[in-house]
Amino acid sequence: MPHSKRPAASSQRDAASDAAESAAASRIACDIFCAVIDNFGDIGVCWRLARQLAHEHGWEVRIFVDDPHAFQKLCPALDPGRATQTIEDVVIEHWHEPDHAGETLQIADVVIEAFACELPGVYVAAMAQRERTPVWLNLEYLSAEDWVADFHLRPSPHPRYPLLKHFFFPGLGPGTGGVLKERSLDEARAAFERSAEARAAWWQNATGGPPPDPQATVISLFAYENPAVDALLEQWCDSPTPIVLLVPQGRISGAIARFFSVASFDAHAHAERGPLRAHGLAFTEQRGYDALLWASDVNFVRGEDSFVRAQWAARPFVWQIYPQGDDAHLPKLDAALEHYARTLAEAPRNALARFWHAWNGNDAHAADAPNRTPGTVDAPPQIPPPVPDWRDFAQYLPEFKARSQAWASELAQAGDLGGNLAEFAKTQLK
Ligand code: TRH
Repeated sequence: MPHSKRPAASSQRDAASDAAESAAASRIACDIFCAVIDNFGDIGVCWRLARQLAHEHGWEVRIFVDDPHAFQKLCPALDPGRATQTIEDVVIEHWHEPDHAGETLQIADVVIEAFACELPGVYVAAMAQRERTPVWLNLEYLSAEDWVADFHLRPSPHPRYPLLKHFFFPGLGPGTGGVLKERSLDEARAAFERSAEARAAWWQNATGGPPPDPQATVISLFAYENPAVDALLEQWCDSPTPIVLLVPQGRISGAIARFFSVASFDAHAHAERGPLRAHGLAFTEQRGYDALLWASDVNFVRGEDSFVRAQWAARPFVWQIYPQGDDAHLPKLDAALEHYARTLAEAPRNALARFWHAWNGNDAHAADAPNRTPGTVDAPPQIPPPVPDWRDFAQYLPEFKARSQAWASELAQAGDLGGNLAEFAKTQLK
């Protein structure tokens, strides 16, 4: 049982149980602390990492999470009312108050504080007392910016205790911590793409109907509220070819409902206008989200974890970055574009940047859009939100598709974050 490391109860020991016990005793124990700021990305990343460390590296993993309700959305097996439970070999503790650190204080070999959340004071004090000092990592948010490689794995001594914390930075390039990627992911995607039955079953389950006509462009839309969505929906209604829109229920659902003049647009909703047919999808268990990306031709994603999954799906995607004050997110958006669009020719690269920026409410790249009427760029006193130009973007879908496939291979070279983290921790535990 994770974190117990108790001797076996039976007195009739055989070689196999001795071996199993010594393997269990040598397993690395890892605690991950996760404070949910909002939405699903914080716990989404922690849950994915926890399962990888448990299943791919054989670690004994425990997650402390302060918002079990957010967690339950992507892990329906979780009972939010329970203080402790084990799911998929990961122990999950409800971190019900900042100083709570489990019923009995057990300090792990590797301690991960996710996204600079503050560890319980008693836990940190006990870390300093531990015979073998734990490896302490602060898992940072993902950024594609260049400085990340310089700061990745930098140590920071604790001001009061003889403890060292290392900053672990995810990133899209060499020298960073990389991004999470399960060992089985490529094969799972290939199997879905190979199997007409698997795809038909997915469409039946998600939309209640068969896969759409191959002529249709299938678009998944996972997004925050976005003033640009109406203009985009209008453009899809004018599309010369069919558009199938798949909308997991969430923050954008209200806007879709208003557009189609219906009360709500949750799971099982359907609406049609001209060539646009939209389906509301249930928010699925986390693994199920990948299949939505694989079933689509273009994926609108947001935040951090879905942004990464869209890259592994190797299809064109549009990123709605998590907005920060003072537009601090815009350099991050550009840094991601620099990687993803690196080898595209100038025209598709510019169209991609225009579309991503417009979808993120930033007009800076829209001024050179081909269909822009001169004189409308600065229209005081009220500047309307920039309009993402679907036709301008969609004309390059074949180029974006080829680039997305190449980019997924390039990204894999930075290594899987789980594997990189496990390797680093092991070097520190020696
Ligand atoms: O939900 P997000 O916007 O999350 C975050 C948080 O806002 C966080 O505070 C912020 O710092 C971070 O973004 C950058 O987007 P994200 O990161 O894509 O997380 C969504 C998770 O939800 C992801 O793990 C995939 C999962 N998911 C499902 O499990 N089922 C679904 O049906 C869908 C649509 C998503």
